[in-house]
Amino acid sequence: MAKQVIKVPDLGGADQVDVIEITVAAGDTVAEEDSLIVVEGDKASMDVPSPYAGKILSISVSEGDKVSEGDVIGEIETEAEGEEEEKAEAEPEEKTSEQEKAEEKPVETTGGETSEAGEEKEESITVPDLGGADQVDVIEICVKPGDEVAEGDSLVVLEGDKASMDVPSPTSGTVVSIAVKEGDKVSAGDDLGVLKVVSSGAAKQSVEEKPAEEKPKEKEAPAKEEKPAETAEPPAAPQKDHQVERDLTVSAEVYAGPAVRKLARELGVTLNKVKPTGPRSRVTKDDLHAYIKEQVKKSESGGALGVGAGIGIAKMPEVDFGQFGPVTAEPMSKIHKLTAANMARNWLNVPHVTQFDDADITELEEFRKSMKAEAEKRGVRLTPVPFLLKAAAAALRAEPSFNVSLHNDGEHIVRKDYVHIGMAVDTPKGLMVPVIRDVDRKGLYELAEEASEMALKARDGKLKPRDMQGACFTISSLGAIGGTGFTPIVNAPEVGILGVSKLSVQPVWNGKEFVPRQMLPLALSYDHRAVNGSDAGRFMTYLVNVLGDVRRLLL
Ligand code: CAO
Repeated sequence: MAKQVIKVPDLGGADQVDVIEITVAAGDTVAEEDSLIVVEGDKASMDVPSPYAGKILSISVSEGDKVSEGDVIGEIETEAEGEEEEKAEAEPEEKTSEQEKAEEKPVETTGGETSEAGEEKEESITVPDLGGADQVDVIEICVKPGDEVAEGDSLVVLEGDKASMDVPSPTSGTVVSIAVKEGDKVSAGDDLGVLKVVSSGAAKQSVEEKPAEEKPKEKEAPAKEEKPAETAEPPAAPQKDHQVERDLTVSAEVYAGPAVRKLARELGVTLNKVKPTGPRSRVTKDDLHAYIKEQVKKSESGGALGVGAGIGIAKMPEVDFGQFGPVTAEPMSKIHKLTAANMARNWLNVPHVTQFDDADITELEEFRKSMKAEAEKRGVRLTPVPFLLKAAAAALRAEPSFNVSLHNDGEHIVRKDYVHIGMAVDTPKGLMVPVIRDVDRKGLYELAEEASEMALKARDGKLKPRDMQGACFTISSLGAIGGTGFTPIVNAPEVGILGVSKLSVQPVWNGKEFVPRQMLPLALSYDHRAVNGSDAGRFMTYLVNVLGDVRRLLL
């Protein structure tokens, strides 16, 4: 047993690369070459394989860290007694200036006519050393003839069995031609195209100094044990073998080039959700853009009913109802579609709480019935609705926490100094909610008259858009229809809605005996982002008290 320190290997000159994935944890048993972490530089992502088989003792980097060659990744307990220590601890070999130059420029340029500083010349670009990999796919062409490129800009993306790598431009210049196309297979030394560069003395030297023997040649990646700790002889090829090999061993279930992966991360897209259309099911930038477009479209339309918009709710499955029996499909009315979209939006966006209580409206009903004849003489029907409107208006004044809207900026609450109340009306075309303005300033007859008028207009389809705007609160009364209770959906941006069900006579204990009382079931739904439970409790209690004794409305 021996404890070994694992360090970041040669990154081919790259420095401060991002740790994008930790693939093992302390306690894991790994085989030699198993991936430990994945790092990503500007041009490629790569696995860092374990140099030993053994048990991971610790991992000292985290996702998001930046690491360079020689940085400690962690510790591993190996079977062998220190025999491999050397390879882990070996100082990175000193690089000759040749090597450094070669590493800085992974793409070889050849055949360029040397010329004096400032002169234009054309240089061939060839596929760099691929660390022994052969016949890799050209999966993306990043430039076209005429494009200006800077040194390091991606020219093409290649992909081997397990990873992809960008081929960066060795120098700045203008692309004259590209000799490959997507889907081609290339090997080290193959022609990639021609670049027109403005030569300088330095550039000339750099090209000239690269002897022909240094051209990438196929060679087996040396086994780690064979890697000399120091070497006086510059290796035949830039010490890219390991780096490129590792580039080509990125463990990724989804095939995508580093540029695509980077873009996906920037956009917050999980790559395996994107439908790949590239060769070998590779995700391309176009696929990513198509995916984003589709998501934006979905979230903007949310489908006909606005369901699932942007919150990851799976779409309802399509069902062929005809297979179960005869059916007909009829178009939804405009109002129905609008209501459906609004209901779904409000249901999904507003955290609802519904509070229940029963108001004892025995006295109110006695009073209402006693006033019915007089009301009829005035041409109005005095139903419980005007009383509910008046009581809700008083409650909104008494508990102004309900007379608010949440500002879209998420930073403000809008407090309203007016009391307009919406009244849900059931019409043949669907649900409509006309708004009665300044309810707190109107008398019961006036409210009764206006409520009837609005309900009539709604049923006749004569409401104007303004008649349905500006409510602070809504009352939805199903009292004439039935039911003992329901939970209404808040009509945002309002923050509260009162659902009224059918009154019924109930035995109520008065301290001495049970007495029959006319009890009105109330359900108050509210937006819990704007209203606290205690505010809702006070609002409901106020409402119940006022409906229990309408004389309170005079106070
Ligand atoms: N309990 C018992 N009876 C009630 C009652 C209640 N809570 N509320 C009303 N009634 C009675 C009325 O008193 C009236 O009887 P009388 O003529 O004997 O007094 C009768 O029911 C019919 O009332 P109405 O429906 O004509 O008038 P209204 O003022 O009660 O309601 C309106 C008006 C527009 C609210 C109602 O017609 C309506 O459309 N309600 C449906 C609202 C709706 O669809 N809500 C659901 C929205 S979410 O899907």
